[in-house]
Amino acid sequence: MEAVSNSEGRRGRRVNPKPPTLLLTGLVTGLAGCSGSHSILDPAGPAARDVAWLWWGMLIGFTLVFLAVVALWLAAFRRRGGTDQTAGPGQEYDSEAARRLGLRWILGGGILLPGVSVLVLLAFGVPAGHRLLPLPLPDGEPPRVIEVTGHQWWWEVRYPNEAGEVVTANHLVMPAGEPVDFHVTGADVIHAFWVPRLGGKIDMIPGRVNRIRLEADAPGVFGAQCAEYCGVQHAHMHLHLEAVPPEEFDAWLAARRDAEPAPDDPDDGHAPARATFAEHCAECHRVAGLSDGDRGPDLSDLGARATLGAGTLAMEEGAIARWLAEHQRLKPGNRMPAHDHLEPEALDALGAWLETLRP
Ligand code: HEC
Ligand SMILES: [Cu+2]
Repeated sequence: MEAVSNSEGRRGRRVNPKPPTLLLTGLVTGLAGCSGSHSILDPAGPAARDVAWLWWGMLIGFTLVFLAVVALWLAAFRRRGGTDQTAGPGQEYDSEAARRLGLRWILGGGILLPGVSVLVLLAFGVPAGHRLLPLPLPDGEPPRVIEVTGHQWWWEVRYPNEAGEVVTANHLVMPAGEPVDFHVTGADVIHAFWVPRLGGKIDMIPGRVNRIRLEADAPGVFGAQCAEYCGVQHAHMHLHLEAVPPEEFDAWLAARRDAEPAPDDPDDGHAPARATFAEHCAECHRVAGLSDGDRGPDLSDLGARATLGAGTLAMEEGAIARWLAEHQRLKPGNRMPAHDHLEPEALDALGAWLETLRP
């Protein structure tokens, strides 16, 4: 019957979703959180595993508490109708026994049960939190450090190193199978660094450096997302995080550290694009060897990114030119001014040149 009336209703103008539809939608949406690149229930590292266990423990524990409360509530209803009611509102208790029973419920349900629940939670929660702390490791070797700064609405990623710092944006590569310390801060407002499958999250606060230790069990691509509302484009603040074998990580880092500055060859066909860049873009963007702007993402290795605009566009042929022409429509309000005054050909040429920037 329900299904029939539903399909009848769908033909009308306005349909209020029926409770089963709502329930199903809620269930499906909820289940969608159980796997995928942003699921805390699909842990891929030791810290995240602790968090997932804690989550399941809390779900089971509190489901039991909920069922117990409902059972007591139903029992209370049944008693009210019965004859063994001992005291109504404003009445004295009939007997000493009933008074003692009441006291036992208050002590047990009001003090003992919550006390034990909180102790159990602490027993699991404190070690889980401890694992995220950047404490000295038993073997003494300090973990690698990656610095991440949240901007409205993009991520700056730095790899400090004696041999020279490497800077990139919106794309984080880390070694798998070993702990990594993330030192995070905010450039403008408070953001939060969250890699659901690895653990976390932690606030990125301007003027302060917070530290969190994360580890990926195995190579893979993990989604990271700003987890503190930071303005209109907060939802388009995605970080592509890739864990690779340590040797591959070292090679990745070395390729960027030792990369030749962007060629400035007048005959390579990109000279007009470089001139446009120097005039319209260099004040905000760095391209190693050409410019030092720091109000927007470093573009020195732009061609090697997986996405553009912090996850707004997938990187594919022509994507950079599309970003340059449409970014204020794709990511309205973002901090890069529209360049509608430039000819489409100039933007295409810029895109074609920027695509060649890869270590
Ligand atoms: C006033 C500073 C400013 C100017 C000028 C500017 N940009 Fe940007 N640009 C930004 C900011 C800020 C972002 C980050 C936007 C976001 O994702 O929220 C950005 C993002 C980008 C991105 C995407 C990078 C990534 O990793 O996703 C590209 C490509 C880019 N700019 C190229 C250019 C080019 C080419 C020009 C010149 C035509 C230019 N920008 C001019 C500030 C600027
Ligand atoms: Cu945010």
